[in-house]
Amino acid sequence: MEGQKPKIFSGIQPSGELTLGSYMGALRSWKALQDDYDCVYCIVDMHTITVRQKPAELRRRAMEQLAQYLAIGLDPERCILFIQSHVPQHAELAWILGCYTQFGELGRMTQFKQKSQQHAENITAGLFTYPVLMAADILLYQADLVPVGADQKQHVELCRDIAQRFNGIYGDTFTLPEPFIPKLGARIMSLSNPENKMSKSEPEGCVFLMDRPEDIRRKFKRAVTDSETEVRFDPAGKPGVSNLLTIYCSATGKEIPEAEAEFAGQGYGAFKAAVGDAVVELLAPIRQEASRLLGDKAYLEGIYRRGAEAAQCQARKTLSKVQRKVGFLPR
Ligand code: ATP
Ligand code: LTN
Repeated sequence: MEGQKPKIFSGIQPSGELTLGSYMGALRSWKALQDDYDCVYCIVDMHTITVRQKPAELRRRAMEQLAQYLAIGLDPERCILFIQSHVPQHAELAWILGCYTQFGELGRMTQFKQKSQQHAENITAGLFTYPVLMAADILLYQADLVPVGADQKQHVELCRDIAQRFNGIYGDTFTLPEPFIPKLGARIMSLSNPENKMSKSEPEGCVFLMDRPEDIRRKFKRAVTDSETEVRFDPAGKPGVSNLLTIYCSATGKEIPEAEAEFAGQGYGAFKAAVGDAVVELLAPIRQEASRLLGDKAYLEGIYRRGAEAAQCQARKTLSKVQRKVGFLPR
């Protein structure tokens, strides 16, 4: 069976608490795809240190993130779950790929431009070459598909360009990956500022997977909308309401027109309460299961150790092929 299904790779940084945005944009697809693909899912801690971290917090968040991966329904019997820094081939391949990536290409990355503004006092080489490490993540596992939110599309496209360039020089080496972006929920906006993406590094306006039900309800009650009363999907004119409709439909499986009709003539109060309830229903079981799993550290350690071994097995194969192709002498 293994090796016959198409392959998936994706990762999330343990840079903060997982949000409803990362769930609807990425994690939900990860879960849905695990039946039909060979999936490798990673906690990308090496990416996280591109911005200064507190070591104890980084460790704690990596563990919590693994518990949340399991709690949303990723099955360690069906997919590989591991921590990036446990598989040294990521860093090794990243070095090589960096020598096939243009300075100009990296300078055009939207995320780099944003993050270097946010962290103007500490714009490191790691922040700049971040997409090269991401390309190494994906290409090591010969992934066909990369399930991510819309903001990561540009990075997956750069990865594809690097792979194509390498294949052009050395012959077929890497599978060319494609982003997998959900139709609904690819870009969940902040509840307090619906012009901006909900992002864990800006906790204001975020709903977190581990939020208590009462906090979730309160956050939706306070969500920024507009001065009208009509529940209508119009992202340009009514970004707050449209975001809430997207969240509601993504949580309940309903279609946008159906939801618009459901709340016709009801005003925003009832609508916001219903969105809060739908999200509580979605997240409460995840929070419960993640809390339970965090009580069993030995179990979680077992999962990530086993994951690293399985991942390394695949990563070694790709890396040695690449080393041979570029002309490194075998040991
Ligand atoms: P940071 O603030 O540290 O940049 P983030 O909250 O933006 O983090 P990431 O860790 O960058 O989240 O993203 C994890 C995954 O979830 C990625 O695939 C990303 O595209 C997706 N994602 C993140 N935020 C959203 C969002 N608001 N809507 C849809 N998808 C999202
Ligand atoms: N840059 C991604 C995280 C990430 C990733 C990956 C996603 C690192 N390596 C490989 C998909 C595949 C982000 O969410 N900010």
